[in-house]
Amino acid sequence: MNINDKYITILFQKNSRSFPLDDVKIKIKGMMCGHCEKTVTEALKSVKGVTKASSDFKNGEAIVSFDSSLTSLETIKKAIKDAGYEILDEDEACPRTSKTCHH
Ligand SMILES: [Cu+2]
Repeated sequence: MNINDKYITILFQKNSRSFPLDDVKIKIKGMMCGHCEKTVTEALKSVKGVTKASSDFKNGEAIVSFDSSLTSLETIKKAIKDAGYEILDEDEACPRTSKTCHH
């Protein structure tokens, strides 16, 4: 599944109100390699209520599906921070030089 397929899924789910899952794309600062991707993905999947999570260090973002009755975007963002990464606000540019890589 490529990234465009995921966006189509997100749009579909956003439009179907009866669907309990929420999908978000989160900009993350500090992911430098595949190991970082795995760390972030595992951190996201460990959050109760998260049903699907993937991250992409090249784009500096994670895509998360979650049940909004079980968890919240704030909890998900906290899990990313606890894993050692920072959340970028929507209007912040993705940094190309990061010093937060863990190895
Ligand atoms: Cu890394």
